[in-house]
Amino acid sequence: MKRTLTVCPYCGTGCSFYLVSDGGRLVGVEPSTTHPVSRGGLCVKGWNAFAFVHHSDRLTTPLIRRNGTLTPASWDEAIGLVVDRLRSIQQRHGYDSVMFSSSAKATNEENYLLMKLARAVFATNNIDHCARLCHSSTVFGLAETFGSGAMTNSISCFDQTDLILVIGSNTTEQHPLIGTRILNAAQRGAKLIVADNRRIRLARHADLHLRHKNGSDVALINGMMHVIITEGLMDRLFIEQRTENYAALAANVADWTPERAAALTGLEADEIVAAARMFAAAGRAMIVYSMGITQHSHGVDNVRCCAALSLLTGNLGRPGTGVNPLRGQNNVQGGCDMGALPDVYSGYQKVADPLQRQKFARAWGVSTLPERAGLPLTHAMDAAASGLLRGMFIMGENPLLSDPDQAHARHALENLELLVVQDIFLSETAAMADVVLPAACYAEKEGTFTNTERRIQRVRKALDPPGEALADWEIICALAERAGYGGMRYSGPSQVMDEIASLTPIYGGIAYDRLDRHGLQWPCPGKSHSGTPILHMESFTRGLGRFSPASYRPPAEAVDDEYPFVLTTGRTYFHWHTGTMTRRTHLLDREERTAFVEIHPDDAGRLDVRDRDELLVASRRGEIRVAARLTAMVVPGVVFIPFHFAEGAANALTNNVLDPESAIPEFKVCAVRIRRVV
Ligand SMILES: Nc1nc2c(c(=O)[nH]1)N[C@H]1C(S)=C(S)[C@@H](COP(=O)(O)OP(=O)(O)OC[C@H]3O[C@@H](n4cnc5c(=O)[nH]c(N)nc54)[C@H](O)[C@@H]3O)O[C@H]1N2
Ligand SMILES: Nc1nc2c(c(=O)[nH]1)N[C@H]1C(S)=C(S)[C@@H](COP(=O)(O)OP(=O)(O)OC[C@H]3O[C@@H](n4cnc5c(=O)[nH]c(N)nc54)[C@H](O)[C@@H]3O)O[C@H]1N2
Ligand code: SF4
Ligand SMILES: [Mo]
Repeated sequence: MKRTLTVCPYCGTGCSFYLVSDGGRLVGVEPSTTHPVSRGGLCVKGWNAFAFVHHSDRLTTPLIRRNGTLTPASWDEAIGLVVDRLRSIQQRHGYDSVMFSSSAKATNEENYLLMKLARAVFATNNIDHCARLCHSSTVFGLAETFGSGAMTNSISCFDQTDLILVIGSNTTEQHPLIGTRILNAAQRGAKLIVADNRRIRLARHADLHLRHKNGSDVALINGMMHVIITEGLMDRLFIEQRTENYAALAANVADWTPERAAALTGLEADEIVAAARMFAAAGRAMIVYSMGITQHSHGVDNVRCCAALSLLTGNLGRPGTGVNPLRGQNNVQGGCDMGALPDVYSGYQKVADPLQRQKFARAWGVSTLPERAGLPLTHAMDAAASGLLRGMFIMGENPLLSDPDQAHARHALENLELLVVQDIFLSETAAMADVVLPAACYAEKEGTFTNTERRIQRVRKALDPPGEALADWEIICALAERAGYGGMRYSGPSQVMDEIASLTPIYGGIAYDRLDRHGLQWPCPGKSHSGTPILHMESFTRGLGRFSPASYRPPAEAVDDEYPFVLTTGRTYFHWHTGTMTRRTHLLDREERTAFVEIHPDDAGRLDVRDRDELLVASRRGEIRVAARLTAMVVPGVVFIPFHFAEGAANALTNNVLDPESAIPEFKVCAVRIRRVV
């Protein structure tokens, strides 16, 4: 038996375990008992993270569509075809007619290389990844207020805090090992406020559960800040010494009385007052948020409000405090850090800055780099639908199921002249592709992932990939070579990290031999720097913390007589996104077999619906059939559907309206009607 220490490929918590293998086959996992995050624990997905690796559906050879059918091909032919056709599209339609979609499931090194390929070899800034659908509003909002768009504190801070406000995060299901920390904190006496209208598990342990309307968080937090200011509960010294623009914030919330906030949120004024007082009274308070905050057409405003509440009460730069967006995918933090974004290189260094362009051009050995910011993923789908974008290279994403408004996404992908998908399975998107490239999975390659608390950790190879599959980084380097670019010859991922470190100040001190224990948290600017568990201790990354006032805007689509229910979408404990891995894991799949809709028993009664009845759920964009799940988890008038299931795809219904600043879609609110299928 061989034991290989690695990092969980599912969520951004970044738990660590040993892959146990026997004669080239994985037989199980064994948690790392010394790991600072997982401390010997794992959730059910982590325990089963070896199971999909040997599934017979793994892609083992490149595929090229011939006469309408995907047929096996050699690497040489597939790589040649991809490069020739991307080049040909660019010759006819310009450099920006192709788009690269990177992957938060892939390593830092792979994300860095794909962005280098897009920029240095294909001369376009059209590169983005699923962070667009996830925390793009965080990256924008926290960069504006603090200067850095990442979780400010560390997971260990939950052990030191006096109060946790969990707003729009189903932590025990979606970041289970962080959820456990929160439950432990509550048990030892820390106060817990949950602001989420679903009765999530944390809500049962909360001192206060606020079941406000979906999309009303700006009203809620503005109301809380109004109470804090009028009652004089703010941290005056902190505001004076560490912040700017306080007067504008105070003016903005002056008329946000609890009564006004109550009217818009559907809460009692007393609940808002109680939440405000409790939050302000805590010596150390943490805000934890996730998709309930970010995935709105006003996602950035939600983030501004969270940041302002923490600034107002002086809850930044100390242990047990902070604004803590929980990053979703195992390496979505890293995907952003590596510059798989349309406007920045690695380390958030701006493409618009001529000095940065010069620095990267020199290091990469090219004369110029494209200047104009690229397309965000969500705009790229619109551009594909309208014919402006002609070619798309997708590494490790499944937009046919994960993008909003499936009919729109399908049309966009069909409209492309060239679709290339590099995946470990033939996902729904890969099945539409012209070329499919088989990738090695996390267990079959070396690299690093960066977790939600900015911890860069090593992923290690436990076995060889199946068939002819290659690691993503090897495929990217082969594409670069074929395109005639000589600047991507590496002995391995460790050498790629050395290049990243040399160009990226926040990763400046990162090298594989320094990550052996349990990684390092960025910023880590030098080889003798021991990493940064807490950001903004002495000053903010941007100097002073900036209050950014936000005014309330309702969700884009309101309920009416025709579409009387609010649909909110999200996840379950057992499944991962589009299900490519978890639906191929027996122990997970048997727990949650197919699509369902959570509906309140009162609503069900009115519609004459019983548990497990088949329902037709329709929005202005599409309809699906799913099983009814009667539960008081949801409030009357709101239904919840997870987006894991192709046969009842939540995204057939969702609204492709975007936040104007971050281009994140409004996955969390749209209007639907429901009837029983007879
Ligand atoms: N098991 C599992 N774990 C996962 C994932 C998975 O697919 N499966 N995905 C990972 C990824 S990429 C991500 S981004 C995270 C997401 O993690 P979460 O954000 O925790 O998960 P969601 O289910 O999308 O939504 C969380 C909560 O937001 C609430 N909500 C909806 N609308 C609103 C609103 O307007 N205001 C407020 N305050 N709350 C609202 C919902 O009721 C829901 O309970 O999970 C990660 N972890
Ligand atoms: N309705 C609704 N839609 C949503 C959301 C929501 O809350 N509601 N949430 C959004 C959010 S937050 C996110 S993050 C997105 C996620 O959207 P996606 O990223 O599109 O979803 P995944 O299923 O995680 O897709 C990852 C793909 O990578 C493949 N893969 C795994 N490992 C590797 C590897 O090592 N290499 C390669 N090349 N491929 C690999 C998997 O097989 C899979 O096909 O969904 C978004 N969509
Ligand atoms: S909490 Fe997240 S990282 Fe930890 S085992 Fe579960 S899925 Fe993996
Ligand atoms: Mo996400």
